[in-house]
Amino acid sequence: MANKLKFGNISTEEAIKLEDTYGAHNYHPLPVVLAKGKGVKVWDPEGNEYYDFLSAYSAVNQGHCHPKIIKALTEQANILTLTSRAFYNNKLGEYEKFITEFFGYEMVLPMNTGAEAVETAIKLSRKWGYKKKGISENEAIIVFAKENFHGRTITVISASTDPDCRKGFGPFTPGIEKIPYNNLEALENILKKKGKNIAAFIVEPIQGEAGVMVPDDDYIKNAFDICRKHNVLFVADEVQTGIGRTGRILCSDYAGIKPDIVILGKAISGGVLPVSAVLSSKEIMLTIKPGEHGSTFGGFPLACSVAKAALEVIKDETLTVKAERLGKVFRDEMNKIDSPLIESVRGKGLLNAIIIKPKADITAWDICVKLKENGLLAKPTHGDIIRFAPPLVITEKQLMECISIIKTTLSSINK
Ligand code: IF1
Repeated sequence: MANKLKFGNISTEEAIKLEDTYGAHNYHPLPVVLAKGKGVKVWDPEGNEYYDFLSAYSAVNQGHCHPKIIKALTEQANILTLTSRAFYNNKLGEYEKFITEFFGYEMVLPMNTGAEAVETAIKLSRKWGYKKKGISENEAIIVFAKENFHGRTITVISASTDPDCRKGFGPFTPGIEKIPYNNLEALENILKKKGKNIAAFIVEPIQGEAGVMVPDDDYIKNAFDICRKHNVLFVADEVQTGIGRTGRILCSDYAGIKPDIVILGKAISGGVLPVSAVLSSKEIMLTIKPGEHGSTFGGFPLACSVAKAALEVIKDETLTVKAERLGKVFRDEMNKIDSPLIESVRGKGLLNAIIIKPKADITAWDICVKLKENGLLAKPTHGDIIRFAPPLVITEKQLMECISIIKTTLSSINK
């Protein structure tokens, strides 16, 4: 007998069948269907409860359906949602002032998805390269770190070194160079060799998709200094590491630097709407003139209201400090687990991962399926790594409960 439905009118089985029949197969989701979310918890249609340890890849830092953000959404939705930038509106300027002061930058260019913001940063860097650095037209180069993840558009995957992201999608955008991550010599060498034509170095302060690769403590600071020396823009992709996730409002803050350009997305809206942003100085931002870049929904009134509320939540609830403190608790507890399955634990704040020891019959996927059965949702990345990134609103009590779920699951698998 099919289980009784508690949320919505589509069962787990029906939902999976519908997605499989009518939806592109561009994902391989864990076998769980979500029908409701509140704070750190999500429920399937039958009412089974789970802790969300992915937070939609760090888009739901503020917790699912945060009341303040939902209130901003519903109020603005009844007043004015979209105007396009053909006209001014009464929300955009107020939001632009708020977000530039929030992060300490002079100007912002509002977009929608993270990939669009990365594309915007690429265009902005090239424009600056031609108009301010004096690079010859169409000769600009952008340097990226290998093993990066910056999104799925053609230019962004042109910078990728992941065959799954690239295969079958060529030809690729020219003017892109790739160097090893966390390698200052490689950066110095390419800037010495081609610096004249290099407009920017775009890098994640921690490589999320690559498996929460935390670089050496001095990498970001020294990379910033090397870029300065060669008059190359240092661009931080903080789409996943930003907005309090790593225990600072921006992960770049640990390096004590202010990137020339910061790319934000995901948790800017608390996972309520696609909102992204590019922050920079007037000198760089004003190289783009009216009509040279934009998007229908970029900076729309509904997004401005939602994003302002979502960022206020980060500050009002001191979620950044919490992420740093609870992240340390999490890693300490993970390191205490005596399991032959765990090779290592790494992360910063509440962006963490465990690396699973290769074992014939156990994969990170198998462990995530078992975790789901025990009430915790996490997703493997690159085969043997499990990323753990709960909403930053998690309490210490809830975190300890989740740690015990992870411990129990690992020991039950290893029997
Ligand atoms: C998917 C990964 C994470 C990002 C960074 C830009 C973007 C992302 C550092 C683009 C997006 C998302 C994309 C989503 C899954 C998720 C992801 F597994 F794909 F790599 F988080 F690690 N910069 N990451 O992490 O932002 O256009 O998606 O809004 O594509 O499967 P977006």
